[in-house]
Amino acid sequence: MGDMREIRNIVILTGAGISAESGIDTFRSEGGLWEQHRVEDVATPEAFARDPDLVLRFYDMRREAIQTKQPNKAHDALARLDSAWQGGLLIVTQNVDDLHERAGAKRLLHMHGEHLNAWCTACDIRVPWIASLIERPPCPVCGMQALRPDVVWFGEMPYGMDEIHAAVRNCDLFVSIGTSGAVYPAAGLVRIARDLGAQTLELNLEPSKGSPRFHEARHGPATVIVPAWVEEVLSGGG
Ligand code: BJW
Repeated sequence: MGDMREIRNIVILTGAGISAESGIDTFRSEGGLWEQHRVEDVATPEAFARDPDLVLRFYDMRREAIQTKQPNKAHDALARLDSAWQGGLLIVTQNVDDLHERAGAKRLLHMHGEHLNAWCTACDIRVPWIASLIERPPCPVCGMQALRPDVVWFGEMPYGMDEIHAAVRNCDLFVSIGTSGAVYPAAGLVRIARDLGAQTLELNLEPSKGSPRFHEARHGPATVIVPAWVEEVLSGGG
C-alpha cells in the first residue's frame, strides 16, 4: 500500500459486503436475485409507480429487519479509524442501513439515502422514520399521504455528489470495501482518485468486477481484513 507517511486524506467507499456479516443480504449474490426480487424491479421510480404496494412492502420488511441487526467488527474498525485519523477522512457509504453511525462513525455520507428516513414527495421534507409506510401514513409536516423511502433508485441522482467529488479529488488514498463495482457513479470514483494520483485499494470477499481498477486488492471477509487494514494504517505501516 506504500508508506502511510505520504497519506493525509482518505476516502473510503463502502457497499453491501461490509454489512453482510451483520446478516444483511447483499444485492448481487449468486443468481442475481435479491430476497426474491431483482433489484432493478424494485429499486426504480418506474417500479414504484407501477406497483407501489410491492415496493413499500419490500422496504417496510427491510426497514424492520435492519433494526434487529448490529454493527460488526468492520464497522467498528472504520469508526475507530474515523476518530483516530488526524487527516482528512470521508466514509462514503452506498448502504442504506445505519450500521456505520451505530458503530460511531461521524465523517459519513449516505450517497444512496437511508432506510430510516422517509421523504415526502409533496412538501419535499425528509424525516426520521422507523415505522411502516404501506398504510400511507400522513407526512408529519404537511399531512399529505406522499411519503416514500428516502433511498436513491436507479435513474435518480445520488446524494452529496459535490462533496464526494471534492473529497475524492483531494484524497491520497481511496479504499473500496465490500462493493461489487457494478453501480455508477460510485463505481467510477476509483478512476477519478487514481487519475489524480491517489493510491487505491480494494478490500472485498473475492475479486470483484471493479478489482482491476485498483492498485492493490485484498480478499477475505470484511470482519477480518478491514480491522487488519485499520491497524496497519493507525500504526503507520503500509
Ligand atoms: C463481501 C462480503 C463480506 C459479500 N466481506 N465483502 C450504463 C452504464 C453506466 C451507468 C449506467 C448505465 N445504465 C444506467 C446507469 C446508471 C445506473 C447504474 O449504475 N446502473 C448499473 C446497473 C449499470 N446508476 C444510477 O441510476 C444511479 N444514478 C445516476 O446515475 O444518476 C445520474 C443520473 C440521474 C438521472 C438521469 C441520468 C443520470 C443511481 C444508483 C442507485 C442505486 N440504488 C441501489 C438501491 C438503494 C436502495 C435499496 O437498498 O433498496 O443501491 S441499487 C443497489 O446497488 C444499492 C447499492 O448501494 C448498490 C451497490 O451495490 P453493492 O453495495 O456494490 O452490493 P453488491 O451486492 O453488488 O456487492 C456486494 C459485494 O460485497 C460483492 O463484491 C461481494 O463479493 C462482497 N461481499 N460478502 C467483504 N463478508
